Amino acid sequence: MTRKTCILIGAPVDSGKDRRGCLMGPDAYRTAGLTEALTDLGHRVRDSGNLTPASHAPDSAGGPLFRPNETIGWTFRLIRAAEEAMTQGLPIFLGGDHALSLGSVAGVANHAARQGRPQFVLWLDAHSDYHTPETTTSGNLHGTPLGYVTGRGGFGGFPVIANPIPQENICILGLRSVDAAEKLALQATAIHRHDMREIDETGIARPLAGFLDRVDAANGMLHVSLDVDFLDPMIAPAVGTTVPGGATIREAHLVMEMICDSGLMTSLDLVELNPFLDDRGRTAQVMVDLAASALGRRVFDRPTPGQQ
Ligand code: HAR
Ligand code: MN
Ligand code: MN
Ligand code: MN
Repeated sequence: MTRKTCILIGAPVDSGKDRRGCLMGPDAYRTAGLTEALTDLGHRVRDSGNLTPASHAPDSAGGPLFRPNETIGWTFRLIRAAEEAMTQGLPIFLGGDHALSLGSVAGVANHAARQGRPQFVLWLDAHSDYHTPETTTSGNLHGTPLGYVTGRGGFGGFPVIANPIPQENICILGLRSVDAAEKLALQATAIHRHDMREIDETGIARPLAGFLDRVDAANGMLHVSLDVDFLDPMIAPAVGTTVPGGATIREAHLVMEMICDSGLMTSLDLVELNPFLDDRGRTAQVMVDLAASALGRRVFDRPTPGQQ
């Protein structure tokens, strides 16, 4: 593939849910060799270090939402970071929990609008993350980014969404845990949704190929948001919200290889990794390997272990 400038943006967001640990994600990706993997593929890599949230009001305990103000601070910061990075290369947001996508997706959409191009989003996740602060029953804002970026109401205090992502420009793959309120709301949308039952029956390539064709036909920009829990917990245990029955290692790599072949990806999130829950770094390593597949590593190029 063509040589890219990959901009690593550490986003140690840990405010999107109660369970701590995602703040260690960016350094786990670095430790697992993300820069080296991308450099080996011929890309330029610029690691811009870790961000901190914009200044925000203190959060108090006991409200219906978990740390909303800190998440608002992160969202302001990440929108700016995404807009800036899009002018310089291909940003890779190193999470951090999925609340970081409130900012990363909103920011890349602003950039696409300036370019006069439509923004598309591929959401690889067991969950649909389509809540609003008013519909969530858990109070965890990592369950809300697709609600936010599509312009749903109820996000008072958050930056106003300047360029909502059209519903039909979103494709979710890997679904197997959707709350009742989300299910109802999603049924009224044009968001493309492909659950694990469908993937079992038709394979993962078919719905993905259809989506990539639409991105290509529209000359769209493509943001890919990879949640660790898209993967089966047997291969990716380091996430607080494991759901059995997820994507296999080959299904996940095939998705990344097809994304690479399409040449369409313009930004990437790696989210929800909780290194505190990992098993000798193997989940971090799988996520790095998947990023490498999305950026040109071929399955037959992988070194034999122990013979590098
Ligand atoms: N739907 C549930 C909630 O809102 C679970 C959300 C879990 N989200 C993630 N990211 N782990 O997909 O609380
Ligand atoms: Mn998610
Ligand atoms: Mn998830
Ligand atoms: Mn579809």
